[in-house]
Amino acid sequence: MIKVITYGTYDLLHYGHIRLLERAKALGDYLIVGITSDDYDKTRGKINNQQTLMERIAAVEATGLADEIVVEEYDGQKIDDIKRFDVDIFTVGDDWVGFFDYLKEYCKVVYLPRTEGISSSQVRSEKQKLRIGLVGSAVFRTKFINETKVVNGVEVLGICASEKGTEPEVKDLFHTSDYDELLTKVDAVYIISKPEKHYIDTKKALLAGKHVLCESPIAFSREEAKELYELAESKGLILMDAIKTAYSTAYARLVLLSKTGRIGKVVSIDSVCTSLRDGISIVGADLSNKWNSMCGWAPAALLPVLQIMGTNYKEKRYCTKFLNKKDNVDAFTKIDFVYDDCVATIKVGKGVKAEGELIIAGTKGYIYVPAPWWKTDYFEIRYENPENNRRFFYQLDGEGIRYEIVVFAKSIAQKKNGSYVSADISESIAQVIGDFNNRVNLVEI
Ligand code: C2G
Repeated sequence: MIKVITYGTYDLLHYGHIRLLERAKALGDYLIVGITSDDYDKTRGKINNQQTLMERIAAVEATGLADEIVVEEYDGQKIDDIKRFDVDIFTVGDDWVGFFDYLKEYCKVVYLPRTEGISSSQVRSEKQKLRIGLVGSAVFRTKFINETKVVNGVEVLGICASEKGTEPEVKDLFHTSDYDELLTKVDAVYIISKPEKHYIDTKKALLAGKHVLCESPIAFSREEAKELYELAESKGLILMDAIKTAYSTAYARLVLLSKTGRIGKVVSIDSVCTSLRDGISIVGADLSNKWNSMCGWAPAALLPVLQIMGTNYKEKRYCTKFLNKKDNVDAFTKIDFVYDDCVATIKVGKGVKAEGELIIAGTKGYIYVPAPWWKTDYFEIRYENPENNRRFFYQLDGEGIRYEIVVFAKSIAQKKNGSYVSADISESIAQVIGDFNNRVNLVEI
C-alpha cells in the first residue's frame, strides 16, 4: 500500500484545495492530511484564519478524500509523521517548491501544480474590506497602520488629528480635522485621542453607527463606560477596549494557568509597568499632549489583577507622586487592592523606572513574567523545588496589536463581540482611573 501525506491550513476550503487533495490521493492508496493548528499557524505568521481548527477539519473530512487526518502543531512534525505513519510520498502545492526538499531523506517528495486563480486570501478579501479611521494624537499611529497591513480585510482610510502629532503625516491617507467628516467615510474608528476625550469620541462614533476600538481607559468613570457599552449593544455595534497585552498568547495562557490550580490558590499579584521614554519628567516638558502615568500604564497593569482576581475588590488605596498636580500628571502611582482572600499591587510610572515584571503568587508556587511583561512571549512557573519549574514560550508578533485588529474585524463580521477585555473589566478600569482623578483614598508622597 502506498501512503501519501499532505499538509495545509484549508481555511475556507476551496476548489484549489480540493483539486490538490484529489491529485494527492491519486498518487497512492491511502491519504493522510495534516491540518495546521491555530497556534502553529500563528507562529507561521498566518493570523487571518476565518475558521477554527475544528471547522477546517470538518471541511476536509466532508470531501471524503482523506483516509486519516492529523493536526500539525510544530516545526519538524512532518519528519515525525512520515516516520510514524511509514509514509511513501509527501506532496504539497508547487508554491512550496524546494522548501520541503529536506524531506527527501525520509520519503519521495512531489510538488503538484497549484491551481491558478483561487486562494483563501482571495476568498476572504472578496468580502468588503473594513474601513477604519484613526482619531486623535499621533503617538500610536504608525504602529497601528503597519499592523493593519498584515491583517486581511481591513484598511486604514483616513486620520482625524484633532491634536498635534509628533510624527510625519502618513501618505496616501485622507487627513481631516473634522471628526464628523471622518465618521461619514469609515465603518469603524480606532480612538487614540487624549484619554479625557475617549468617552465623547467613542459616544459620537457609536451614535453615528460606527464600530469602535478605543485605547484604554474608554471613559473616566464606570457609569460612563457602562453607558457606552449599552449604547453599542443597543445599536448592534462592536465596542472594544484596546489593551494589546490581552492579545499576547503567553499572557492569555498564563491567566488561564493561574486558574487551574497549578500554583495553588492565587494570593497575591504584583504588576509593574514603567517607562521614561515619554519624557514627562523632564523639566519644562510640554505636557499638553502626553498621557499621565495612570492613563498610560494602569489599564495594562490592572489587566492581570482584574482578570485573575475579578472586579469585586473590597478596598483600594493609591499612593502618588505628582509631577504636576494641577494637570493631574503623576510621575508614579502605586495602588493596593484588597480582596476577600487575596491582595494585589500595581505600580505605574512615567517619571520613575522599575523592573517591569509580573508576579502571581500562589500557595504552591508562582508565575514569573520577566520585563517587559506587558509584551511578553515568555513566562515561568516556579516552585520551591526548582526541578519542578516550567517554562512557556508563545510567539508574539506586533506586540499583540495585529491579533487585536483580527478580533475586532472578526467581531464586526460575526456581529458578536469577541473582545479579550470584557465590558466588566473595561468598566472597572474606567472606575480605577476615575477614582484616581477624584483623589478617592489617595495619599500623596
Ligand atoms: N493549493 C493549491 N492551489 C491553490 C491554493 C492552495 O494547490 N489555489 C494547495 C497548497 O499548495 C497546499 C494546499 O493547497 O498544498 C493547502 O493550502 P493552504 O491551506 O494555503 O496551506 P499552506 O499554507 O500552503 O500550508 O505545513 C503546512 C504546509 O506547509 C502547507
